[in-house]
Amino acid sequence: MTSLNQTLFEKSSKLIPGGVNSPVRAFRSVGGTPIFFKKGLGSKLWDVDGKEYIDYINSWGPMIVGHAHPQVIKAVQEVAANSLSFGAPTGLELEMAELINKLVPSMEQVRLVSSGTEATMSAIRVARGFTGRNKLVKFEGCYHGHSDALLVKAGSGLLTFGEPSSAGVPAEVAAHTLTLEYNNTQSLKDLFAQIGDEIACVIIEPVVGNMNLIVPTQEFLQTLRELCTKHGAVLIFDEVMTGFRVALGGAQALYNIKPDMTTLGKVIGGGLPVGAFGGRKDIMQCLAPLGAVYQAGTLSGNPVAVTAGLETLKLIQTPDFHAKLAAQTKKLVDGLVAAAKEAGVVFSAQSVGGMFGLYFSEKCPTSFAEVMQSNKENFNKFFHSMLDAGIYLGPSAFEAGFVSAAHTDEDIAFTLKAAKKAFLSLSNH
Ligand code: KE4
Repeated sequence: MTSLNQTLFEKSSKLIPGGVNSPVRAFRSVGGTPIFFKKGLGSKLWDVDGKEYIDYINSWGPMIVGHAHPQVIKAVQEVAANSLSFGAPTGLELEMAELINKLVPSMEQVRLVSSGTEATMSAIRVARGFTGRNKLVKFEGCYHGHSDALLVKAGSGLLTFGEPSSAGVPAEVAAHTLTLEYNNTQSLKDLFAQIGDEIACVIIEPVVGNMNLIVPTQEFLQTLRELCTKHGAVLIFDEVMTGFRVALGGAQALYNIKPDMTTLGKVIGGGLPVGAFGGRKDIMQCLAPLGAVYQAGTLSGNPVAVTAGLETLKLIQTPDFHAKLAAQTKKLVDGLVAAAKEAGVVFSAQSVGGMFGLYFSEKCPTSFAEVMQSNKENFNKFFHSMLDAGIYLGPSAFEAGFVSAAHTDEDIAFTLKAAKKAFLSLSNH
């Protein structure tokens, strides 16, 4: 009998390209049919056919307090009853700005938007307006949303023009974007030595979650900070994923580095569409309506979305929230490493706060090139064994995973039991 999931996917595919809206890469990398869900509660999800899963995607990060948290749902329902949108300011936005400023003090001023893509795109525009320069530097394997200037792959040499990584992006737009290798301090120094004074901004995931989990070296981030300061380039930390997740104050608190600007998303909306960008007051003052850099949004600062974020941010400020989240995530990672070892499978894993990376390679990679060498076939087999057992991991070897405060010891134990079987089936082939 055809499952409801299969029927929905086939019908969706006729109307929606690839049958999906989020995530667009769907199950292309691992094969099979994307799962259609109908319910989530705490650490669990249920698909349209009633199958239960432990969720390690967390809607790509936002659901840090678990699905359908009663405090978040109640607040959203109450605010929604007073109208869904005004297109005009509310006190909730002030509350959010105050909270962001308290938790991430480098964000002296902040503007709310509706997605991570908008946040990074707008931050770059402000940085360019502020410096009067065009060149943008990013790192191979980091993802900052889908605006044109960021869909760029590295050219062959340090100073060659970036090339579009997507059809539809004009070469002229990509040409302003330079791509360097993550964690490669020397290439940073070389680039700044050559064209440092032409660089408007450098955007970076301070802990990367978009090529699997990649951890920065302190020296790399420190050097980046020093070079940007020396050459007057704006340093943008894209904390859309790491914000409020790797630590209450984000990666900038964890590594003690103060960026000029920060972008936020995911957790800040608690599952509804909110993004934010902000930073030094002198830079943010360039923004409309005060300054010459234009940016706007019909639903920016939407009261219902901001409420979901505010309630989530209240919950994550409870004492030891992040220590417990990090410990639970580490328990999962250590258990997986032990299970793989027992089964004789080449595997490594690590975590930062509530984010984790699983790699079918001897040691945890430190760059895009190293990640690409991991055993993708083994990941895909492991992914499907786990999915069959009711464990929902990111459907790609190049995504970080997420644990929420709702993941219990039983959830971790259940996951590790499934993983033992999955690793054993890999080693038996
Ligand atoms: P959104 O526009 O998807 O809200 O945010 C873009 C973005 C910006 N910066 C970072 C560091 C991000 O991780 C993201 C989005 N993350 C992906 C996770 N791989 C969202 C899911 C997807 O579409 O792939």
